[in-house]
Amino acid sequence: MSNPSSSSISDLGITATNPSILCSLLPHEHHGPTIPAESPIDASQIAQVHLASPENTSQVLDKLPTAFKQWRQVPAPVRGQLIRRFSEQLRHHQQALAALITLEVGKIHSEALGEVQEMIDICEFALGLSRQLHGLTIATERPNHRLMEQWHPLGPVAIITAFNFPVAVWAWNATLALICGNPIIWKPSHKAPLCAVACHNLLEQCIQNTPQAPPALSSVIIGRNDVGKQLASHPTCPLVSATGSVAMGRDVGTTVASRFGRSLLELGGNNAMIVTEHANLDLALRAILFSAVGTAGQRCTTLRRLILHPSIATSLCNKLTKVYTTLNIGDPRDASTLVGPLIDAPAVASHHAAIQQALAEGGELLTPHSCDSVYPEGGHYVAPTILKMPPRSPIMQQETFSPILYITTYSDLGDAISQQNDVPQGLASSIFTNQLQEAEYFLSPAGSDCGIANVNIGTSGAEIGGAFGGEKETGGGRESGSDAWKNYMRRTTNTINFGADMPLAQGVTFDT
Ligand code: UN1
Repeated sequence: MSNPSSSSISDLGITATNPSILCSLLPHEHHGPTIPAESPIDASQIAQVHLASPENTSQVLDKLPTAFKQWRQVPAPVRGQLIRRFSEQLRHHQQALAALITLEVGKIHSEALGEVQEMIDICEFALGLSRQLHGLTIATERPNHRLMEQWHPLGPVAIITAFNFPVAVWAWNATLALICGNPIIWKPSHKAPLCAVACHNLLEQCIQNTPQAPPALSSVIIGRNDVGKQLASHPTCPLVSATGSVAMGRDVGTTVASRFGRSLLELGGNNAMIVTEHANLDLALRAILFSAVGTAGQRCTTLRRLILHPSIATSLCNKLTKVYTTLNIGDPRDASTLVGPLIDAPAVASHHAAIQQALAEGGELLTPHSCDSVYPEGGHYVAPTILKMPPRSPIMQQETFSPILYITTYSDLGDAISQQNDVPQGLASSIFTNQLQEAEYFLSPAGSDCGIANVNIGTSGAEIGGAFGGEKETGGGRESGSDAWKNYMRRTTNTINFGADMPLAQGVTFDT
């Protein structure tokens, strides 16, 4: 394999002079309108992107049933070899893909590299799984019978992703769907089309090098909400996996349910951390910083609410505000930058509107409203902000996708957990404590109601090995590790009679 550092963005099939990036499966004469792709770093135009028309989308959807019939017959370990090739491509192009993520969505280099690493990790997980799609043998009540279950490929999987993890969340879904025997169709955020086309190009090369793989196994459709609606309502895709806003998830979920399809939803988070009087505050400080400020507060798992024991509140707040003043905010391509831009101007407006609302609700600003950093002109930068709030303030019920951290105090652990759970969302949560009873209470059925509940680490930055997702308005889906692969397969229950009699279950007799 050649040296990974030799790969550049142009090796990904994406260059400023090659802006026609509609899905390669689509005939150009039918494409829809064109939109500019802008970098949030400085609002410079980095490409012109053709949006798909409804006809384009239909043409791609029409190819999926044939691709499915072919791919489901390929043995799963052979399907795994496609993913092995893809992980090799990702390793080779890790730097280039990370540079593209930084350019298109503004992630700092380390986090962009980490996102590509997350793709490589899920490839390895999926490759292992391709030999472990186990069913069960179950004890049967009847003599000379066998009761078992098998997992079969489900059908074409539609994947709708958000701008903030423009490639990793697709990879969670794509790799599992593919090893499970399903073709995939991807609608990325229209704010991150270049990353999507780059990944699609890399996967496409691997598909071409896999003789058993049908040509329409993977496709990408660049479009807005109308494309998502078309995918959700189309009977071709038995599973629609969607990441994004609660409003989008409600639309997709109800549309898919109305045709009895399956949806896998990963929607908003409003994640909290409880810090008790028994916590290691130095560790807590580091975890808070990454969870609240990392990715400029644009992770589903970003820490948005900090619930503190009163005895440590003042000292922890003082330490935090001090660290916040040292944060380097600015061009994410600079090695010293920790906080890059928000995705666009509306995101900046929402950030400032939320701060104004918090102040109107009695919040107290603990950090300067803006900072002295020099930003690239035109970019969408904000200063990470901490506000001390009265518990249960209305603004704290909503997810604002920017680096705002609300701080409250609690009376006892029951109150802390109830403050934490008392929001519409249920994705990630954490407690900092060195006391066993507090940690176990937090993890118990009476504790955190979230899909992710951590002890002595922050709310963000999950590994791929666990199931990822949450409850309530977060949508209930579980993606990535553990047994999330079962979402992409259908279970058949098989009862086999190898005897000479026909005993009925439950002892029923039905003889003539
Ligand atoms: C997301 O923000 O949609 O746990 C995904 C994390 C990352 C994934 C975030 N591994 O923060």
